[in-house]
Amino acid sequence: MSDILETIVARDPNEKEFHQAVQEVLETVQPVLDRNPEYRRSAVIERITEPERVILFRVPWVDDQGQVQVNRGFRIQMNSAIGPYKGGLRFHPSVNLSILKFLAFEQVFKNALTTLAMGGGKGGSDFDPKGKSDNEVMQFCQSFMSELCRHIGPDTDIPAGDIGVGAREIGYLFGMYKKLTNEFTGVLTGKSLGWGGSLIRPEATGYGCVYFASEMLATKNDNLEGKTCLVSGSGNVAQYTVEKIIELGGKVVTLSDSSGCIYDEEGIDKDKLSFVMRLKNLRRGRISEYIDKYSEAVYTEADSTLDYNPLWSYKADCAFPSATQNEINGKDAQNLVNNGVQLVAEGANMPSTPEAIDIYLDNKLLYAPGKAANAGGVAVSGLEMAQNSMRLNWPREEVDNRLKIIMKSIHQSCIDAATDYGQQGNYVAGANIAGFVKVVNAMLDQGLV
Ligand code: NDP
Ligand code: 2IT
Repeated sequence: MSDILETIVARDPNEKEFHQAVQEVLETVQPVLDRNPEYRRSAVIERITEPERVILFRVPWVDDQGQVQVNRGFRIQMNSAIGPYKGGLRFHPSVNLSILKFLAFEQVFKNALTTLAMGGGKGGSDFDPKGKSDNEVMQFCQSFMSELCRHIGPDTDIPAGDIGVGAREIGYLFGMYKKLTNEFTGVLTGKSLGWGGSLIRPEATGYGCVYFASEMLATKNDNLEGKTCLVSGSGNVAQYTVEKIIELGGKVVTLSDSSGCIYDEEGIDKDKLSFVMRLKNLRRGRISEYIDKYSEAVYTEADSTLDYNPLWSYKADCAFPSATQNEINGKDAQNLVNNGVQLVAEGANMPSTPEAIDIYLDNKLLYAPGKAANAGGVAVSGLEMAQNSMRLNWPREEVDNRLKIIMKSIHQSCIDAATDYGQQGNYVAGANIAGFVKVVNAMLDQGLV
C-alpha cells in the first residue's frame, strides 16, 4: 500500500492535506483489500484517489472602488459511482487544490455512509468574504457561477455551503445559475426556505454531530446530560452543535474564531447563543465581542507561536471541533485526555492530525471522525434534493426524524464494519471501510470508466 501512497505523493508533492486524508483511508482499508484480491487487480485504490475531473477557472470581479480583482475558482468532481457529485463550496483565502481534493475525497466516503445516492465533490475559491460588502460578495458569486454553471446541474453536480458560504452566498449563486440557464431547479442545496430550501438544513450538521455523539455515549449507557463540552468555531456547525447540546442537557463552555477563543465557565446558555448567532450571522462580528457583553467569560487571542490551542486545555467531558482542518494536534489531544475528555465528535472535516487520532485511539476515547459525525449536513442536503424533485416541502419534524434515523444508521454501519474486520469500537476504521466498500463495489459494477 505504501507504494501507492508514494506514487500519489510523487505525482502531486505539494498536496499535504490530500495525502493526509488518503493515508488515513489507505491504512484502515488494508484488511478489506487483503480479503478481496479482485480490488487489487482492478486498481480500485489508484482509481478512487484520482478525481474524475478537476475544474480550475479564473474569477474576475469589480470591487466597490472600481478595482478589478481576480480570484481562482475550483470544482473537484471526485467520484460519481453512487450518484451525482455532491459537496460544498468553500470561500476562504487558504483554499487551494490540496485542501479541496482532501475535502472531495472525504466527501465520497461520507456521502456513501448517508444511505442516500450521492457521489462526492467539493469546490470553492481563495476569495475571502470577510470584510467585503454584500455588493462585492454578489459580484464575486455571479462571476464564479458564470463559469461553474456549465459544469453542474441537478442530476450532475449539486454544490452547497461550507466555510464562508452560507445562505447569502447560496442565494447569489442560485440567482445567477437560474438567469444563465433559464431553469429553476434544485442545483444547489442550503437554499433559503422561501425558494426551495429544506427545514433543518441550517441545523443539520451540528444537530447530526450531537445525535452521533449521543449514539456513541448510548453504547456506554451514558448521555450528554450534565456533560461539559468544548466547541470550537462559531459558524454554522458550531452554533447548531451548541443549540442541540443545550437541548440535551449538556453545558458548552467554549467557542472560537480564527482570532481567538472564549471560555465561559458558567456555560453558554440559550440567550448567550442567540447573541452569538446575531453577532456572527447578522453583524458578521468577532467572537472577542462576547466578553464585552458577558464579562464573566475570558477571551484568549490566537497565538501562532504556541504549539497548542488553549481552547483544548480546559477541563471537560466532550469535545466538538467545528472550525477547520488540523485544529487539534498531538499536544492538544494529550491536553484533552489529561483534562478528562472521553468523547471527540468532529463537526469539522479532518480537524484532528494523525498524531491526535493515535492519542484518542490509544486512550480508548469515543472518537467519531468527521466523515461519519458531520454527515448530517450533506444528508439533509440529499433530503432537500428529494423535496425539490417532488416539488414538496416536508415539515420540520419529518426532516429531523429522517436526520436522526440517518445518523443512527451511520453509527451502526461504522460499528458493523469495524466489527467485521476485527476493529471493535474503532469508528475511523468502521467509517472508512463501510464507505469504501459501498463506493468500490459500485465502481466495479460499472466497469472501467
Ligand atoms: P462557517 O464559515 O460558518 O464557520 C467557520 C468557523 O470556523 C468560523 O468561526 C471561522 O472563524 C472558523 N475558522 C475557519 N477557518 C479557520 C481557520 N483557518 N483557523 C481558525 N478558525 C477558522 O463554516 P461552517 O461552520 O459551515 O464549517 C465549519 C467546519 O465544518 C468546516 O471544517 C467545514 O468543512 C465543516 N462542515 C460543514 C458543513 C456544513 O454543512 N456547513 C457540513 C460538514 C462539515 P473566522 O470567522 O475567523 O474565519
Ligand atoms: O462537508 C460537507 O459535508 C459540507 N460542507 C456539506 C455538503 C453538502 O452538499 O451539503
